[in-house]
Order: sequence, then C-alpha cells, then structure tokens
Amino acid sequence: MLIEQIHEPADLKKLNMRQLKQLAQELRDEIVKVVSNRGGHLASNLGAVELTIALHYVLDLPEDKLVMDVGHQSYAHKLLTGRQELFKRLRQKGGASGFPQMDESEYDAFTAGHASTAISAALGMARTRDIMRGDYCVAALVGDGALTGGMCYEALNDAGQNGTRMIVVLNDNDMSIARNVGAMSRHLTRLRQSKSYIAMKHGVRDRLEKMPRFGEPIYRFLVRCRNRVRSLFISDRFFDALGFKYIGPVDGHDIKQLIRVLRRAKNDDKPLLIHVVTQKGRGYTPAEDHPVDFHGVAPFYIDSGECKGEEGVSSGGVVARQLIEMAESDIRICAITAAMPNGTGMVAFQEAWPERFFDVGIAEEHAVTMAAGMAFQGMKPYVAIYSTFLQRAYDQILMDVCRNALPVTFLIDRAGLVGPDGATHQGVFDLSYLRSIPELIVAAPRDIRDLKKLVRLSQDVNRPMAIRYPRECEDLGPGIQSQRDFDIGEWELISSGSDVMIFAVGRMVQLSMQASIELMGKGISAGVVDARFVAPMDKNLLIEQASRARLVVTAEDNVLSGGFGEGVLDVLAQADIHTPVMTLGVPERFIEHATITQQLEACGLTSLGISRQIEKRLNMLRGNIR
Ligand SMILES: Cc1ncc(C[n+]2csc(CCOP(=O)(O)OP(=O)(O)O)c2C)c(N)n1
Repeated sequence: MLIEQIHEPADLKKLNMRQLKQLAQELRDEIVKVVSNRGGHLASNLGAVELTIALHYVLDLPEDKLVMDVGHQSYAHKLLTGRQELFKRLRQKGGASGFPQMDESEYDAFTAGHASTAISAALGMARTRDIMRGDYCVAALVGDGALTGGMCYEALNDAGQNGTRMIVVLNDNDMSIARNVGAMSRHLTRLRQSKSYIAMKHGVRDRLEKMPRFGEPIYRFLVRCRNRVRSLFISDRFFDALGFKYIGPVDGHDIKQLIRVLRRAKNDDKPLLIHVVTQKGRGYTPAEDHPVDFHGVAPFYIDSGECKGEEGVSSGGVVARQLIEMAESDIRICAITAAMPNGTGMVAFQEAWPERFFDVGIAEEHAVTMAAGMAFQGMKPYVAIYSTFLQRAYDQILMDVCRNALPVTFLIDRAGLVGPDGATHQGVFDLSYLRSIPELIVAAPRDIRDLKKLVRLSQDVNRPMAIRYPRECEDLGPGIQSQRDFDIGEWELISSGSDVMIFAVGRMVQLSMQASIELMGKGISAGVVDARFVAPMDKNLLIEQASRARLVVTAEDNVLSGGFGEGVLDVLAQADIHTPVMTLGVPERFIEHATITQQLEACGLTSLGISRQIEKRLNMLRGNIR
C-alpha cells in the first residue's frame, strides 16, 4: 500500500504519475472505510482527493500555506500529513477532528468550520509574508458553495486592489450542501460549460481512450493545444475586474493537469484564481448518486450505502411540518435558510410552498436583514439557521430586526452541544448572545410537543422571537410532557422540592428531572421548573420558588458566561433574594469533538453530574451552617 509510505508531503513527491493515481484510489478507500464506521463528511472529501494530491505535490507544506475553507475537503490532506492513525478515530474523542485544526497539525494552516473565511485568512498570511520579506506561497482552497458567502468577496476585493501574490483554488463541484444557489453559481456553470472543456472532458476523452495505442497520445496532444488556446484567450471578466487572473476550468480529477496548472500558478506573482471542476462523491457510487445525502453521514454499510443506526426525530422536520400547516391559512408565512435546506428540515417547506421559500446561500447576515425587510412589508418570516452559524448575523439580529421590533422568528437548530462536529459547531453561545438583546423573546422547548407549541405561538407574536432546539427532540412520555398551552414568558413548575429548586432550559429539563429522582434516593428533595423562556423570564415563579428553597440551581447547555444562569442571578439579586445559587452550564472553553453524552459529562451536565454537584453543594452549605 502506497498510503502507508506517506508520512509527510515530501514522501508523496517521490511518486510517479501512475503511483499518484493509485494513491488517489487508496485515499478514497480509506476515507470511505473510516467514514462508514465513524460518520463524517463524505461526498465533498471524495471529490477533492486528486486536487489535494496535486496541491501537496506542488506546494512545499508546511512552509507554503494551504488554507482550507470549511474543511469538508480536509480528509485526504489529513491522511497525507502523518495522521493516519488519528484519522481512524475521526470525530471521536481524542481522534482527528473533522475539520482542519491548527493545534492538531502544523500542516493545518488555519482552523476552519464556518464557511467563506479562507481567502481572508490567506490574504492575511500573504500580507504578513510580504511585510516580513518571506517567500512562501499562500493558497486558499474554497468551494463554490463558500463563494456564496459575502466574506469571500470582501477578501477578493481587498486582495485584488493591491495585487497581493496568492492563489485561490476554487473547488467547484456545483454543490453547496444542497444544490448551489445564486447568480455566481450560474456564472460558474457557464464557465464550466465552456465548449472546449466539456468536449475535451467527456466525449473526446471517452472515445480516444477506447482507441488502442494512439488514443492516449492524441488526447494528451489535444489537451496541450486546448490549454494553450485557453491560457491565451479564456479569461473571466468578473474575476479579472476584481484583480484576479482567472485560470480554468481545470478537470479536478486529472492529477497531471492539476500539477501543471498549479506549478505555473506557484511561480506567478499576481493574485490568481484557478477554477477547478470536481465531482462531489467521486468514486463511491451511492455518494455520486446522492451527494446531498452523503454530504454528512452517520455510520453506514459500504455495500448498500444504508445508514447503520436509527435516526431520532429531527426537530427541523417537526418545525417544518408545523410551518407548512400554518402557511396554509396564512400567506404571510415564509421560510428562509442560509444554504441549509436539508439540515434545518426546511426542504419540506420548500416542497410545499416553493414560492415562499428562500435559500439565500451561505449568507446568514443577508438572510436576517432580508427577513427584516420582508417583515416590515407585512410578511412573517421564519429564519432557520444553525445556532453556530447564526453567530455571523449578530449585528443584523440586533440592529435590523430587534432595533425595529420586527416580527421575524429565528428557528435555531443544533443548539447546545452537538457532538462529533466539535468546537466550531457547538451551539452553546446563543442564549448569551441573544438574551441581552432588547425586544427579543428567547425560548427553548423541552420536547417535541413544546417545540410545536412554540412555533404555533410565534404566529401571533408581533415581535422578534428566537426558538432554539437541538438536532433531535425527544417525545417525552405522559407525566413528563407539558399538559397545557402557555403564554410568552410563562415557565412551568414540574415538581416541587423543599431542599433544591432546579431551573432548567430545553434539553436540560429532562436531565434535571432524572437528577431530581436520583437525589430523592439520597433523601434530597429537589423540584424542577421548565424555564422555557430565557427572555423574558417568569420572574414571579422564579422569585416565589427560589425564596422557598435552600439552594437554587440553574441548568443550561449554553456557556455560563452571559447565559440563563446569570440572568437568574440578576433577577434574584434585584429582588433581594439571598438563596444560594449554583449555575450549571458549559464552561468557558471550546468543547472538542466527542459524543454528545461525553461532552455533557465533561461539562457536568448529565443527570448524574447534576445530582452529584447538587449533593456536594448541599453538603458544603450544611457544613457552613454548622
Ligand atoms: C457560515 C456557515 N454557514 C453554513 C455552513 C454549513 N455548510 C458547511 S459546508 C457547506 C457547503 C459548502 O459548499 P462548498 O463550499 O461548495 O464546499 P463543498 O463541501 O462542496 O466542497 C455549508 C453550507 C458553514 N459551514 N458555515
């Protein structure tokens, strides 16, 4: 196996073209094998194998800098940079991260996870190189999906004006996670469909390859002619206007051609954009046929492509179904997503109400301000975005929606700890960044029923509202689920306790209820309140229950700083309630990839973690009293 001989990029440079092709196959096999066991991002990674080999062949890593956007194309890169053992435990605790991570390897020039950052980071590195009189090459590897994000244009605009020497490699597979959207995507399609590229790639090559002996040399000759002609005549006005020399389109699965183009680019001293065309899912038929389903996958059977485990109930699916129903009788209802129609479940809304659905690309800021515009003109927009990506749109939520008290509803998926995607994807900051915004209602349901109720409730709310929920929502059984409807700001006393009152948010409610049962076994009476509204708070219930307890506990899957617990402390301080308060939540550090349960454990947020901490604190309090 060639792959076993590659410990660093220098090893790869010793291989000939036939071996490089074999290496591509081995990398694909390994990626499919590991992802089939561990889950991960498959289709994008399979598409970028040859491109990665060519980049490693031409660049001198780690002196040269390869900055990857998002990182869904980083698996081959990881396998080529001494991380084959680590990769076997991809996305597991202590194993390789699913994304480039600077503290994982010196070959990861920049930590990624959120889209459209690579060109900016690369430009920063290139500028530093020039100031420090360095001579290394800086390349940004960016997908066509990422190119729907505004930051890319800010960076191109900036780099182009100064003519900073850098390479942008545009990995165009015609897909974001779902089908790519927008005018730029259309433009790239036109470039891809330039006659010479298509003819060369499909028809001519296929036919020539079937000709014994002469086919391959004739094909190579034609490629040479085509490339000469193209380098003389094909340019792209858009990238040219931004100050970037456009090269392409280049077949992203032809290692030889890629190496040739990259070598030329490396020796250029201008900003260059190389347009590389790849196929998402390349080499694994189920992923080629269903690139959206195989973008990110749970463990699956390689033979059939079928998922190994059972999926839980998707919160996004529940929300979408509720919205579809509401949209039937309410023409104001529309849904907006930022390149995540599938992940947020909104694809169902898209199918039901295509004219009232908008996928704006990876453009969270734009999504939010556009929603403000629609709300101002009488629509009732629902903006479905993952918690971690909504961070991008903080200013737009604050200034464009809430400052104007517009009735936009944020459907915040993947809230709380997210598991194997790790630190870049944790949804643990939203309560902190939203709670302080005036006018904004912030809610977190404890189960599916309450999620539906909240979505229904939002329909008649004439102000901004945010509903945050994890990827999968529990359907809590009788006795645990809430029995009645509620109003904005209304909490629910689930059980009373004479020693402790736990005020819990969202997913923490059920865990707190389990903790209270565990505590009961130890003779501690702990009650639980479902604090489903983080803003506004149910101050009456809080003060009433807190003043009776010996210890108040808050539980949230959000960072402690600025979170729900601090809000509770604030209310109690202002009301002059002196009951001791213990706040449980995510500590102020980045929580790396592991299972959700392991992450909850690490934060002391499992039922056992909660009950133990309560017991310990009560013991301390008793000691103090004595
Ligand atoms: C700010 C932000 N919004 C949304 C996402 C979710 N997301 C991850 S990958 C992706 C599509 C990226 O497509 P592309 O750049 O073409 O890369 P590919 O995976 O096709 O190689 C999206 C929308 C993200 N990572 N960051």
